Parts: sequence; C-alpha cells; structure tokens
Amino acid sequence: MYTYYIGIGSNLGDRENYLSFAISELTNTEGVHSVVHSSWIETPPWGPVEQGPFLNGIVKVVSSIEPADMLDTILHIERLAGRQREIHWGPRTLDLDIVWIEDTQGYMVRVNELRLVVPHPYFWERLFVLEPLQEVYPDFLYQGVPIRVRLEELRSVES
Ligand code: PH2
Ligand code: MG
Ligand code: MG
Repeated sequence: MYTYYIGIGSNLGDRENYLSFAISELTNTEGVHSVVHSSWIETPPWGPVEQGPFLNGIVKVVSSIEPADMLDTILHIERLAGRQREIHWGPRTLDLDIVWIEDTQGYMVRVNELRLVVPHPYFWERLFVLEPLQEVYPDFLYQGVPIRVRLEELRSVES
C-alpha cells in the first residue's frame, strides 16, 4: 500500500469542475482506497509562460497501485479532461503530478525513471504545492526541515 500526495492544478475553462472531475475519477479507480484533498487555492502562474491564474491543491490518495501504474492512471484522467500537450508548462485544463509517496511504514518512496521522478524535482520550491500540502500533511518534513519553516522562507523571498 502507498500514500500518494498528488499536486493538482487547472488554469483553463471551468477550473473547479476539472478538479472535482479528477477527484471523482480517482475515487472510482480500482485499487484506490481513499481520497482526501486540500482546499483549492488560486495561485499566480509560476514559470516562464505568461498565462492565467491556477486553481491548485493537493490530493492524498491511499492505494495499492504501483507508482508506474499510478502515473498511467493520472495521465488517463488528464486526457479525459481534454488535456492537450502543446506548450511545456503552458495552460492546461488539468494537471496531476505525483509529488511525494510514502509506504505503509511512512517511509518516503523514491522513483527515478525516465517517465517519473518522485519526489517531484521542484516541489520544495513551489508555494502552490507546499501551501496545500501543509493542509493535508501538517507534520511533513523534508531533509529535516518542517514544511511550516520552508513556507516561511518561501513567503519571505516572494514578498
Ligand atoms: N504548473 C505549471 C507551471 N506553473 N503555476 C501555478 N501557479 N500552478 C501550477 O500548477 C503550475 C504553474 C506546470 O505544471
Ligand atoms: Mg505540473
Ligand atoms: Mg504534469
């Protein structure tokens, strides 16, 4: 069994509806035991592409699905939501990214494959990931640093 923390985002069309759609698809996936999500937060676009604001959150999924199969599952849900892969980091109806995985003992699971790298390479830099992650996982620690401390650091450089 694994616990997945999946970043979710949308900045095209009916954003809230795409996020709800993803939650119901994940909930109805075989091998998924529970789905809990953070609140949705509106965030300014991060990165080099000029685009509209995102609605972001984190989805916590407890599942027996192996990481490579979970990737296929979320890519399938993105396609069902009409996701087109055009501009890298560009606007999208639905984006699901596996950010962090733990095993049943609470140990972090690393994945280093061509298709999938976990922990997500940029997660510790991104407020739009860490703010909702703190909501569903307030005791989260990365390399000995509590998420609360990291959020304070990131907020102080942003402002
Ligand atoms: N996703 C990106 C690029 N930039 N900015 C925000 N605020 N939220 C996102 O989810 C996001 C982004 C690429 O996946
Ligand atoms: Mg993304
Ligand atoms: Mg993605």
